[in-house]
Amino acid sequence: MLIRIPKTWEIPEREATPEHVYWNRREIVRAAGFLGAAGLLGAADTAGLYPAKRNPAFTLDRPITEEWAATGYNNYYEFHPTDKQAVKDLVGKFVTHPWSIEVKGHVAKPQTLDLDDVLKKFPLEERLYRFRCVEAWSMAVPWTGFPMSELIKTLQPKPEAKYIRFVTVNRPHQMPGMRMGEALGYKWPYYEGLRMDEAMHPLTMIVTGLYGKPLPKQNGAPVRVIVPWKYGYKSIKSIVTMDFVSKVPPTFWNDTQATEYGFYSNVNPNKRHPRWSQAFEKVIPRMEVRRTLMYNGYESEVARLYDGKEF
Ligand SMILES: Nc1nc2c(c(=O)[nH]1)N[C@H]1C(S)=C(S)[C@@H](COP(=O)(O)O)O[C@H]1N2
Ligand SMILES: [Mo]
Repeated sequence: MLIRIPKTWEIPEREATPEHVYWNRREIVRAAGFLGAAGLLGAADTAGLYPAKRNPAFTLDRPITEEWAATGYNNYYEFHPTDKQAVKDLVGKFVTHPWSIEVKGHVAKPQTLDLDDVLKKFPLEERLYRFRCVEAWSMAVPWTGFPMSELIKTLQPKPEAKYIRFVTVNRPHQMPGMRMGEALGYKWPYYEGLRMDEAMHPLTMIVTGLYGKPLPKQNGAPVRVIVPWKYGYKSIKSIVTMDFVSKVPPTFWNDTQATEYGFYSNVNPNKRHPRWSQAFEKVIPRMEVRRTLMYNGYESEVARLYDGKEF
């Protein structure tokens, strides 16, 4: 850090209170109106959903990362843009139920999906995936969710839909890193995108759980994307928008630093980041060094999507 930035999450009460009261009241009114007891308490009714059955087709070449490590070392810049170990302690005010996803753009029926309904409709499964951050740390974890393709099929994209643009929820008063992020030049809310064939690929998941439980807030509760052959920043957290678009959508890291972060961002050990090698990775929490695999080890499944130039 070059400059000392005040702890902007410690905003004065007089500034914070009205918005907090507003949020709480709104969530409670919504919950009381449309949901049962679980909604009123702000908790999703996830009875029977977790743990989901593990899909044995997805095996690993390395041990599963300890839960405390994967849930205690996070990139979620809206909560803290610099300290990965602080994120888990800053998520307390984040309200993740009820939750809806707006589906818009080139689809047969633009609509607002309620996550509880989505969870009733698509059977959940657990998969072990490698996960590789562009900053050269990695982990291997059991995600719970379902293939994104299953959801997309029910939304009936039109032929003009060539990409999907995803957006994270925008709640500065529940996400105490957003103000510091703004000072660092970040343009919230976080946004990402996939080409339609990438979104439809059987490895691409809508994820709502981790380690056999609902997704912790620091890992992107209540619903995130997981694309295991791409650098971690493509796996956008806490999504509220799926926009079916015809042109390649702008993405948060590409807009922030285009010389370092492209649209495709496929894991490639042979292509250096301008500031470091991508040939190796450090596995959390002990940071043992491993060789990074082409497409993060998913080459035989995904190489066919590309002509070798998209990284
Ligand atoms: N909304 C949002 N999504 C995000 C990020 C973020 O800061 N905000 N960080 C990304 C990055 S850089 C990584 S490596 C992964 C980290 O996921 P994890 O904390 O579950 O390991 O989330 C990705 N999704
Ligand atoms: Mo990352």
